Amino acid sequence: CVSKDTDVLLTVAPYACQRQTPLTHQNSEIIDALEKLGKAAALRGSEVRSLAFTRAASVLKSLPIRLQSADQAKNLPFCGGHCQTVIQEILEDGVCHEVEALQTNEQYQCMELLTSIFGVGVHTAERWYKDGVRKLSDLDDPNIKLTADQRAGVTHYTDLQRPVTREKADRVQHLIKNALHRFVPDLEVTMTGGFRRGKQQGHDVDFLITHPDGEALSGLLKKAVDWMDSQGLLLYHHTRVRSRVQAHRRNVPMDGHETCYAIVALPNLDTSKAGAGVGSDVTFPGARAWRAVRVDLVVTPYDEYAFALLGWTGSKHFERELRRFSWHEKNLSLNSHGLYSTEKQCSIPATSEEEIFALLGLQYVPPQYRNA
Ligand code: 8DG
Ligand code: MN
Ligand code: MN
Repeated sequence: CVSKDTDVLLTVAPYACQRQTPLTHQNSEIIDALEKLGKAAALRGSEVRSLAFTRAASVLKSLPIRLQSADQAKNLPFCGGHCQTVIQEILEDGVCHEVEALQTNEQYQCMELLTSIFGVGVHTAERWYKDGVRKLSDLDDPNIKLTADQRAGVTHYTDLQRPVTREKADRVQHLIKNALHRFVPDLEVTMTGGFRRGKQQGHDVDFLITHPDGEALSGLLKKAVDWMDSQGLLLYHHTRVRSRVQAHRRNVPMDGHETCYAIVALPNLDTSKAGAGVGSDVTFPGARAWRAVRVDLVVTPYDEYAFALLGWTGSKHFERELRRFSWHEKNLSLNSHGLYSTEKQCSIPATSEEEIFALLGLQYVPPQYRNA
């Protein structure tokens, strides 16, 4: 029997940007199942179904209590219908049959493998699957054309699959700052993405780069990347130049910031011998002195910095919800460049994340509560 008190607790605001979503939560088994089903739907090309599962999972992430029954969740946003069956099965049997079935679904397993390669999206994976690709070594077939991103993704697959720890992210930060500060000593470099939200590990390390003087930013990324390359610190890089996009068209998740998608060779700390320091090349034969780590570097003009910081801190679902809220509830278009009023046809400036939340009429959500 559910007490009235519990009923009161179980209200969750409909948009993820209206609520606090911590890193750890109370209903992990259910959330994992919903997220797997969401991923499976996305891999089948059903974006709408995928989003429905993602939204339900996200709602449960901000729930402060452990669910006792599916019924308890039925009035929560996005938690009715199909989601009820998933919750009920997990609570009663400990497993969800639909999720179990994915384990033996060849197409799902293969699509998951292929899309986990850097540079490979659902469409490419689907095409390869239709062409008979089932495992990584099948990509050695000369008839299959890989982009430079994908080639690097396959080459460094094993390293890139291993989570990047906080400690490694800090060392990557040191390396990146060292390269950038050679050219502009007072450059502002901020770690964004999952690590800014308090995650202890991630699939890459994201950085945002800015300076009040726009001239200081001009040509900087290329210089720093070339220098790192000359030092043997880069295994791969692909720089997208800044484009003045129609930044305020709706439903355009990509922005036009100058961005470098890189794979860094992070030197190993030699722990095999007591006393051996960084850079010691006394290692046993065959051992590699580095590990591949994916890094995103984004350069933003100073007046867009707050928007870029908000946009690159994530989570992806939190960002999607912020944009949906802005558009549907405030008639404003938000992206990583700015906030735009289509009605008044003007940009609304802001110099901090707090200010952007305030402009949207939202309570400020600190990064560690944006894990939607
Ligand atoms: P992880 O790496 O720890 O696994 O998670 P994450 O840090 O949250 O994910 P991410 O894939 O590195 O993305 C970080 C944020 O950056 C996320 O909110 C989405 C955002 N982002 C991209 N690509 C682009 C882009 O091209 N433009 C903009 N504005 N944002 C982007 O990943
Ligand atoms: Mn990241
Ligand atoms: Mn990233």
